[in-house]
Amino acid sequence: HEEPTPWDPDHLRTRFVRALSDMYRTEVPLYGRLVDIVHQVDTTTLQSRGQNLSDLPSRFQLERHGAIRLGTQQEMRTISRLFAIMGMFPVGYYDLKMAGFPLHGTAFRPRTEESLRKNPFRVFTTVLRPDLVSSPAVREMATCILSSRQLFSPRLIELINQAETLDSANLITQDADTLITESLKIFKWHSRSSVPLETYLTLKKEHPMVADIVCFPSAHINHLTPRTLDIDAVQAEMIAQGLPAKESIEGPPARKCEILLRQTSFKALEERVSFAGGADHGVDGTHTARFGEVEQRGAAVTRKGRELYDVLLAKAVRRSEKEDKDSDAVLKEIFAEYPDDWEVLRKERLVYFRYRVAEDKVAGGCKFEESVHMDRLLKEGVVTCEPITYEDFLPFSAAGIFTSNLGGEKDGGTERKLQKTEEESKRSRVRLEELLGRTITSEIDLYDELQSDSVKECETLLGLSQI
Ligand code: OOG
Ligand code: NI
Repeated sequence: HEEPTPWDPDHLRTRFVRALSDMYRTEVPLYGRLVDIVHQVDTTTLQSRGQNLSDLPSRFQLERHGAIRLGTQQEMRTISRLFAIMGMFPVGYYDLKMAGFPLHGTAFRPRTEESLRKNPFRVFTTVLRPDLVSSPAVREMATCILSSRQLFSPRLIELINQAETLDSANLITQDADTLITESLKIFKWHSRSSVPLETYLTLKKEHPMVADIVCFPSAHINHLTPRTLDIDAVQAEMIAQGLPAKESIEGPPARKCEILLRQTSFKALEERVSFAGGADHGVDGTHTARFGEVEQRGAAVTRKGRELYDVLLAKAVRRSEKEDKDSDAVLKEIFAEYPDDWEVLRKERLVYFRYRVAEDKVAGGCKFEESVHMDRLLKEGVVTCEPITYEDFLPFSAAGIFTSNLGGEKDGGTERKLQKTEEESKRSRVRLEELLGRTITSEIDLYDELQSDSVKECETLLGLSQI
């Protein structure tokens, strides 16, 4: 095993998430309790399979994602430069307008199979869209306050410049340490608002997200999310231990063949904040933004698989609204239509798979005619396959998470508004790319590529021209 160099992006990302996790646990003790619950549930789950938590690689216990909300183009550009140094790049476009939020965003995440294997940590990053702030006075107020905010320390900017221009051999360990400590400052919570209470309330009235983004000196991380092996058990345990859990788990229902992403959270805490006041007197108030979440990931679905998911989800939402029935039960019932068998999911091309030549067949010099079908190779055990993990987010689930964490609003009330026209979404996606100064990779393209590369790899190893 080769020692990673201090500026190796995957290594930096791992150091970063460790540091972030430590900081957040100190800041939000309830988050520490959620992590303990996850630990306990996973230990029990593994025991029932005759395994131990210590049998799993240590990265298993690293958080899988976090989220921040930014205010300006300048902030978005700089964060994308910083995340690139940690091996995270914009993948997927999320238009939160359809859920009534004046925001859109992307997930900064590793893109290669190897980086994902080392540490898949990603940051769901949104940015305010002033054009969606309806009151011109509030828009002006927000823009003005944000224009003087400095999220990034001068030292951090210096290090980002260095990392981008110097050969990694000329970058020193000590500077990598500083990069981590200076980065943490961006995500740290400040219980001191940069604006007077009155300004805060005006912005909050426009939209609670606008106040959350504009009124603080940092882009506080609003949640971190470990993974779990049994999200239903975590949800039950949160409720049993009296944590303020969300009413229901977002995403598909529990299935034999897990697809996409299921997630739940405890609701954001109401925290004391001192607002700017006359002279050096602060005025006390509160703000609700930070919470803890947990996720369980399943397989990445194809376009066809995603369409079926969206149709069924919309159907389930409509049905449970109309019949006022338990939404979990309705979801389960409606999703009975979604095949729940890996071979069926593969044959119907609903899920992406990663193909591999079976180990004992690699050097075996199998003799095949020019073109054999993948199905036959699988059946004969020459090739194996496994579903590709979904590494992205679900906009409707994100909207549900957002809504349950605004404070004061009722959970589950997310209006699942119909998607705006595709044209409009395309245009705002292009605008976000312009803002980032880089293109946003399509997540579907990545899965597609991973699958077809794995097929090509099999072809080469088996000396076949076409499977
Ligand atoms: C981000 C919510 C999105 C998820 O898991 O879907 C998200 C936010 O509240 O800023 O993290
Ligand atoms: Ni999240």
